[in-house]
Amino acid sequence: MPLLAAATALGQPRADSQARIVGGTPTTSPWPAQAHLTTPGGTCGATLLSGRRVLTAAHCVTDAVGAAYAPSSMSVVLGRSELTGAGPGDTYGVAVGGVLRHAGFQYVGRGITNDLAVLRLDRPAPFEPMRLVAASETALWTPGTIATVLGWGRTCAEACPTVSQLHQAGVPVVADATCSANYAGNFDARTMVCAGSDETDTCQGDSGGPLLVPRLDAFVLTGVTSWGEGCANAHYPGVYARLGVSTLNSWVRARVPTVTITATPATPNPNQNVALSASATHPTGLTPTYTWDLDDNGLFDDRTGATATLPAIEPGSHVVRVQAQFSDEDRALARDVVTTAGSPPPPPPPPPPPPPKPQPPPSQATSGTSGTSGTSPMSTASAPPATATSSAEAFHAEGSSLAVAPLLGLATAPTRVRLRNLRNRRMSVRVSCTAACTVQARLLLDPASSKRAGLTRRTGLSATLGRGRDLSTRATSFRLTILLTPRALKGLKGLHRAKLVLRINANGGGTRGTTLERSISYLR
Ligand code: 4AZ
Repeated sequence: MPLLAAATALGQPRADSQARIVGGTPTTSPWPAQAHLTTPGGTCGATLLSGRRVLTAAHCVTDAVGAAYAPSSMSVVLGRSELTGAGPGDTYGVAVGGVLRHAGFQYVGRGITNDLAVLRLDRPAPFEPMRLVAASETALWTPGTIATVLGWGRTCAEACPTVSQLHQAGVPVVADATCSANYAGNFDARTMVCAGSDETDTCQGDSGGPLLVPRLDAFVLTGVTSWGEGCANAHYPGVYARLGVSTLNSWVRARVPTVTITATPATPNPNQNVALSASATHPTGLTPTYTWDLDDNGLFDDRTGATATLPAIEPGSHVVRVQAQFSDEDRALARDVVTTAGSPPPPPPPPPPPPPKPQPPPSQATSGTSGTSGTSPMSTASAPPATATSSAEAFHAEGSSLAVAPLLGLATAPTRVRLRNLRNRRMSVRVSCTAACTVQARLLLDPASSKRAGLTRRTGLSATLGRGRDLSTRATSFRLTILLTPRALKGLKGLHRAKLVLRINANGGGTRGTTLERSISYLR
C-alpha cells in the first residue's frame, strides 16, 4: 500500500517505497478508471466509480494512529498509466469532507476487515468509471476465475527496480475455504476474498486498486486490494475487500452515484423493439438528467430522459450506455450489451498476458556481504527441526535477493527487522537450491551488541540468536524458518539498534557447500 499504511506480511501499516504487481506486464491498453493516490504515508491505487468519486482501501487513507488523512494532504492522478510527467491537469484534489471510510474498517489479527474508503474529488474527471459488481453476480467471481489486477506496486516480493508504468496481471480467485485454512483465522469471507498464485499477485503499493472480473465484453469491480502475507506466495494469496457481499456492496452504493439499465425484453428477437429504462441513485438523493448513447459512438447524444427505445433491433449484440448527470457535477454511467436471441454473447475482454518466464538463477554470487565456499560452520546437532510455519507465525519481510552458485540459487531475507516482527521468535527467509540440498541458517548478533545484551561474556564474539534447517530433494525455492531462542529475544529487547548477520549454508549433490552472509539491521 501506501508507503506508510501498507498492509505488510503482518497486516500492519509499514513504510514502502517501490511498487508493482508481481508477475504482471506493463499495460498496453488504457484503463480509464485506474487512479493513483498519494497520501502523506505513501501511494496506493484507487478506482473511479463515478465522475467525482473513487474507491480505495481504508488503510490507504489512514495514518499510523488510525485517523484519516486530511483531504488537503492527498492527491489523485487519473488518466495516466505512466506516472512520470503527470501534471496538474492529471491531478485531482480530494474535496473538503470528501474522505469516507467504512465505520467497520479495522486491523484484525493480521488481516484488515471492511477495508474500504470512498474519496470525493475536487472536480469531475472525464473518464469512463468502472462498473461495480452487483451483489447478485456471485457467478462472476467463482474460484478459479481469472481476475485482473492493476497497480504501480512492487513487481516482486523482495527488492525490485522502481517503475512508473501501470502493470496488470491475471490472478485466479481462490476458494474461501482454502484461504481460510491458509490464513488461519485472519481471513474473513464476510468482508474478504482471495486471489493470486505463486506467479501473479498484487504487492505493496497496489493496495486500494482493483480486482476486476470479466462480465460480457467488459470488466466489473469485484474487490479492492487490501492485504496479504508477502507476495506471489502460493500458500498466501492476495486478500481483497469483497465487494460482491451485500453489506460492502450496499455501503459503496450508498456513497457513490449509480445508474442501472433495464432492457425489456432482456433477450429480444431480431427486429423487435427494445425498451430501455435507467434508474439512478445519489448519496444525497439528487435527481439526475439522463442522456443515452445508443449507437456506441461514445457520445451521449442519442436520447434524453429516463427511458429510450432501440427500434427494430438488428441480429447480434448492441452496446448501450446511459449517463446520469447530477447538479453536484458528479455523474454515474451504465453500460449494457443487448444480444438478440440466437446470437452468441459478445466475446469477453482480453485476459491479461501470462506472467513473464522466471529468470534462470544466476550462476555467480552477486550480493551479500560475503560468499565463502566450502565452509559449513553450523552445528546441525543443535539446530531445531525446521517446520513449515503458518503465516500466523512467520515473518516474511521485504528484502533483497541474494545469489550464490551453485547450490543456493537465491535467497531472500529482510534487510531490516524490528522487535515486533520477531515477537513470535521466528524469522522467515526464502532460499532456492539449484539441486537437492540441505540448508542451514544461523542468525548472529554483532559482537559489541552481544556483549551489551549479556549474550556473550567475552568481547569480540557473536552470539547466535537462532537457527534454522531444512532440506529439499529437488531444485526448488522454499521458505526456511529461523527460530530464535527466548534468551536471544530477551537480549534484543534490551538493545535499541544492532547489526544482525544471517549466515546460510547449502550442501548437497556431493558438492562442496556454499555459504553466504547477509547483514540485517535491527531496530527495536
Ligand atoms: C500492500 O501492502 C499489499 N500480496 C498489497 C497486496 C498484498 C500484500 C500487501 C497481496 O499493499
